[in-house]
Amino acid sequence: MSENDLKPRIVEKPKTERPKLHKVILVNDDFTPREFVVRILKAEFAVGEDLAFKIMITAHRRGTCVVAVFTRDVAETKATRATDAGRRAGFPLLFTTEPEE
Ligand code: TYC
Repeated sequence: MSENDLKPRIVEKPKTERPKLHKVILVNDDFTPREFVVRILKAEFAVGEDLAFKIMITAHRRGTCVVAVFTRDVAETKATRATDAGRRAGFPLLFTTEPEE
């Protein structure tokens, strides 16, 4: 058999489970200034001004807004960092996480 024989062969494909994604959710409150929420979204989630404003105003009007989805560790780390940044500035700003269906 030559080296460039093109006979099809059975190749086993390893079935790796995709890790479940987790949502980071921004929760509204009555105290954190809108501009501060926008600043934290830009700094912690690398979104631009327009998207940060849309996320903030959606949470403000509806109570919550999904910011983004990540693997569980990344989602939890980002939610904690963003919540802590609000806490350090004296605001009750809250980011939570939740597994995607
Ligand atoms: N509701 C706040 C205000 O009127 C602004 C705000 C928006 C706070 C979204 C938190 O997740 C939030 N100053």
